[in-house]
Amino acid sequence: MACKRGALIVLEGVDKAGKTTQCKKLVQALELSGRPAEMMRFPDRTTTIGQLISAYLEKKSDLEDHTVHLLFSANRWELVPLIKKKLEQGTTLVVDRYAFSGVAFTSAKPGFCLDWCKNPDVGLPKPDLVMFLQLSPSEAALRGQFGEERYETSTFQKRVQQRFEELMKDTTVNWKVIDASQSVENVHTNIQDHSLNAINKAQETPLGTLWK
Ligand code: FDM
Repeated sequence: MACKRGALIVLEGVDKAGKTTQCKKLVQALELSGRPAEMMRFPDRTTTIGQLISAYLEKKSDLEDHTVHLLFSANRWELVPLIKKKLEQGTTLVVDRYAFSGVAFTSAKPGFCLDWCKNPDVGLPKPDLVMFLQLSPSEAALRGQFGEERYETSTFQKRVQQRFEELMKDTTVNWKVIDASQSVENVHTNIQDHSLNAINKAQETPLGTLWK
C-alpha cells in the first residue's frame, strides 16, 4: 500500500510575529512524535532565482515591482517538484511564508490589485492549513526595531496586514488565526493542535490546487 501523504502546512504573518521560531518548534515536535517533517521557507534564497530576490531584499539591487513579484512566484514554482515528492513520501512540510506573503507584500505597493498578484501562483500545491500569526503593530514594535531589509517599516507592514485580512476572507483556504501575543509555548501548543488535525485529514484527502 502506498504510504499516506504528508501535509502542507504554512505559517504566515507580519514581521516579528515569530513565524520562524514557531516553524522550527513545530518541525521538532512532529519529528519527536514520530511524524516525518521538514521545514521550508520562501523566499528560498539558495537558488539562482532566490539569489536575485535576496539581493533585492538587501537593497543591493533594484528590480521593477512586477518583475520581482514574478520572481517570488517563480521561486515557489521551481520548488513544486520537491514539495510534491516530499509530501508523497509522507513528509509533512512546514513552510515559513508562501503565496499569501507574495500577494500581501506586492499588493501593499501602489497600483497593484489582489487579483493580478494572485495570478502567477494559481495552481500551486494548496496548503492543507495556513496559520496566520496575528500581532498588532504596537505589540510588534515592543519586540524590537525592524531590520534593514526592504519592506521592514511600520507603515508598509500595516498595509501588508490589511492585505492579509483581505486574503483571509477566502473560505476556500483553511485559514486559522493564531494570537501571536501569547507566550512562545502557548502559541506552539495552539499551532501543534491545528497541525495534528491537518495531518490526519491530509492522509485521507488528495493534495489540492491553490486558487483554482
Ligand atoms: N516576500 C516574501 C515577498 O515580498 N513576496 C513573497 O512572495 C515572499 C515569500 O520578502 F519582507 C517578502 C516578505 C519579507 C521578505 O523576508 C522575506 P524573510 O525574513 O526571509 O521571511
